[in-house]
Amino acid sequence: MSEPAEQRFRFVDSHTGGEPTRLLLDGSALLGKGTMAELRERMRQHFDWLRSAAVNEPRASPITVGAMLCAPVATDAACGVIFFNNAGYLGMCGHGLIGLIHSLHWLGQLQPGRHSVETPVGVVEAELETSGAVSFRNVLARRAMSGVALTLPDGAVVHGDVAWGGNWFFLCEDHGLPLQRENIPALMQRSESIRLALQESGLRGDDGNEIDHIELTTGNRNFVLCPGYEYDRSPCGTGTSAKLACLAADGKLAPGAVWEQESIIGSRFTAAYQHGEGGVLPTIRGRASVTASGELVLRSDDEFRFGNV
Ligand code: PYC
Repeated sequence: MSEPAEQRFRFVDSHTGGEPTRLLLDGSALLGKGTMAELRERMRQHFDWLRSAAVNEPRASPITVGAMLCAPVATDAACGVIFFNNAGYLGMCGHGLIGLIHSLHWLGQLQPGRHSVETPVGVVEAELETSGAVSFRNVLARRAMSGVALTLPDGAVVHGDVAWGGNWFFLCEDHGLPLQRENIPALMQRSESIRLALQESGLRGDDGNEIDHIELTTGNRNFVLCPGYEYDRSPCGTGTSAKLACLAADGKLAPGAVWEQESIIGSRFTAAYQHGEGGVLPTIRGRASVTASGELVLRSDDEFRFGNV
């Protein structure tokens, strides 16, 4: 089929703790029907241009996380969603989930209360409070490996845990850098060298997938490097879930106790967990704000309509 001269896709932009989410209201019709895992695969194989167009330059900043709004499979679910970024597709995205619920409320499509959201990695139960805050009970989070030693390209050795929180994380405490904003360039480099060392070692999550998020931690503060070499401005909902799984496995946080997670720019989520089958069920709470809404316009005579990548 030939490309139309112009295509338009409505969107709502928000940020959660400083991390942007671009919610695409149109586009899922291209994907047809199916589970979110099936639709994500269809998007990856046949419509990856829309991912790139939505979150890359010149239309967006590559730190943007995209969220494709989809029809759910279950009739009692509020919606389905596929999260993606400048490099590819995510399993779940905590800041993005908070942005999604907030944006749907802003559009008048969701009212305060509980709402089930289908994602490629499972159903997430969100709650929109009358205060505007959003909490969600994430998919099961679990620690798969602990105390893994990694030799970095410069010869330094670091240790960390491998945990699932909706994406795979390597959580490292002995990274050797103060988690301060002015250190972001060094934190990016250290995290990237950990990611490369993980690749080199062949270590993967226990489902065979790449450990593609690196979480450097000190106490309640974190720095998270996402695939695509961009760092999370928010405290990272899936990273916080992975952290809770590790704290629970080490007996350092009791079920129901509140954990406050702070990002590298000082934004905060509160979190707690309950025990689940083989892991923990994290609940994460935060706030989002709408920043823009409009239409993406893709014109066939624009050589960079699919992103400058
Ligand atoms: O909040 O889970 C999250 C997230 C993942 C990547 C960026 N943010």
